[in-house]
Amino acid sequence: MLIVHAFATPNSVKVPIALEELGLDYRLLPVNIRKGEQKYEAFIALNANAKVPVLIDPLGDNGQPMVLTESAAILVYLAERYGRLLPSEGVTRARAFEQLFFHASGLSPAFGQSGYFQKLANEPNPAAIARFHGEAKRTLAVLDGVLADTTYVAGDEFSIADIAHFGWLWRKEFAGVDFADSPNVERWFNAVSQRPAVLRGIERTNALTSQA
Ligand SMILES: N[C@@H](CCC(=O)N[C@@H](CS)C(=O)NCC(=O)O)C(=O)O
Repeated sequence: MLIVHAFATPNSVKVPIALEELGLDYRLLPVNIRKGEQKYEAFIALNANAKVPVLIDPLGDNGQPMVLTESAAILVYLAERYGRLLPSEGVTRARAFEQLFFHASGLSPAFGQSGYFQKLANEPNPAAIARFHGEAKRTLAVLDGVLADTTYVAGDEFSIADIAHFGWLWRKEFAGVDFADSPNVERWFNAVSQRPAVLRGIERTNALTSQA
């Protein structure tokens, strides 16, 4: 059975949502990042970058265990291994990767740093807040422009690119942004939120806080 090391966080939730969408069985194991468990030696052995999520596919590497980090890489791996949630070729596949990379290099770090400097940093840093909160709002506006023309972020079909963006939009309050100026993102977010697999993935992810 697939194993996921995770916590109730925006990058973690993407993996259970994808696994639920794919209808797969998996064990979800808590790594309490509030207590610093991501820095434990046993966890660093799985992910030298000391961050959740981590996926273990017991037979993934030619019948041997495979350990995979980085939420976007995990989403691509799962989509390709199980043949769903990612168009197999052409323009629609390129659009899904375009959004996945925009998420991983743009929206996700902007949201993460915006939240960190506003909510977690030990001392105030107005320049960092201005920069990253500004980037969080700007990337959200870019996504709103994309969704003005499409049902899902990469076109007509729900894909791993939607799951990636959804993870951080699910925690938009942490980043200090809202949907007031993003009606298209709001419409998309509300639709994705109601998918049964998404609800199950969120429920299992939230339950990690009580298990840790
Ligand atoms: N690029 C990584 C980012 C992972 C990440 O930042 N995870 C956060 C939780 S959402 C974490 O583990 N934070 C703990 C820390 O930074 O010490 C991914 O997408 O998987």
